Amino acid sequence: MASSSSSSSASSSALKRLSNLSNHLRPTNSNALVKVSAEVSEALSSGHPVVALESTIISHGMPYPQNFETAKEVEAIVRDNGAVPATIAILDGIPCAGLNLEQLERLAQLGKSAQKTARRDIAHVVATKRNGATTVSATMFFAAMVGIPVFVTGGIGGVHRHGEHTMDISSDLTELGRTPVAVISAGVKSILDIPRTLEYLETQGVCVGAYKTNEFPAFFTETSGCKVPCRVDSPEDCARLIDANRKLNLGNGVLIAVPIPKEHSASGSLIESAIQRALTEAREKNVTGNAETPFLLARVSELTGGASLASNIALVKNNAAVGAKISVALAQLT
Ligand code: PSU
Ligand code: MN
Repeated sequence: MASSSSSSSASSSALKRLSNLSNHLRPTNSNALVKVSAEVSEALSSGHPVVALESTIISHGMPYPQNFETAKEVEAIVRDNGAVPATIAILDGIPCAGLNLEQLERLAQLGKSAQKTARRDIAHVVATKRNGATTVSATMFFAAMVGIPVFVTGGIGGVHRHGEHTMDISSDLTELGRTPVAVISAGVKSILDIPRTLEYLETQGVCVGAYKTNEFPAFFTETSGCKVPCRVDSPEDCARLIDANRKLNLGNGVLIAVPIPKEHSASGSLIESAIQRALTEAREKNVTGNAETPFLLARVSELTGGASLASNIALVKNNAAVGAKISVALAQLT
């Protein structure tokens, strides 16, 4: 008896400790963690379509002032197509969903002095109250947290060339495997290893839909030579796919790959030779880790005399229109 009562009190204090621990582990109210703008918050609570946008593309993907102009234009395109834009970034340590013009410009001017923030960097940027520009992985994380199912960007990260040796595989791919947000992008740049990127997405269980094509696009160009099994031909097709993924509770993201419009696609050989040169320079200068993607993007832009930047801007705008239409179709389904 005595031993049973002492064991019961021991187990009750163990239970108490466990319950304290689980309270500690329980996620805090996401509204308290993310500052959602009034407009985005109203749209979300009334079921109005919202489109998330990332911020590394602003800070690290393009130079000022083209980055600010593009960010504003992309938001306007989302609105023109019936959805509310929610650019996501961390400002002074506070994750924000929905930036005003002043905040957008601040981020655009900060450029590379904002911290490029992937999932692994979020806690650090918040704890030290820094300014963080969110990559695809971190933007997906916050979009899911506040309940935005559709997210538009230019290109996602992937398996780097020689990634089988360096293990440099973007956390965008693992995030797509674990976070149920649909990412609308123009595929993957050929600075990366496209076939291995698709293999890795398959391993992660990510549904990849190619928009009005059977082939995965290569960002600057419409084709990559890699076929994908899922073809989607309209915003409604995409919405049904996203809805099925959500209803089945699969838990992973969906990648919708929208080819760059023909009239804006860059000459494949021009881009490819610039990429080869940029890759050689990156190796010579020992640029690795999260500095590699911004370095390659900037060098390819310089080496193509800005042609790649113009294509980049055009495809992001096209993705914004398609993504907004998908989010409208999705809102009508639910
Ligand atoms: N690809 C682009 N433009 C970009 C990026 C990738 O064409 O701006 C950015 C995105 O924010 C993406 C990130 O999530 O780079 C991937 O970086 P990394 O390769 O370090 O994972
Ligand atoms: Mn990397």
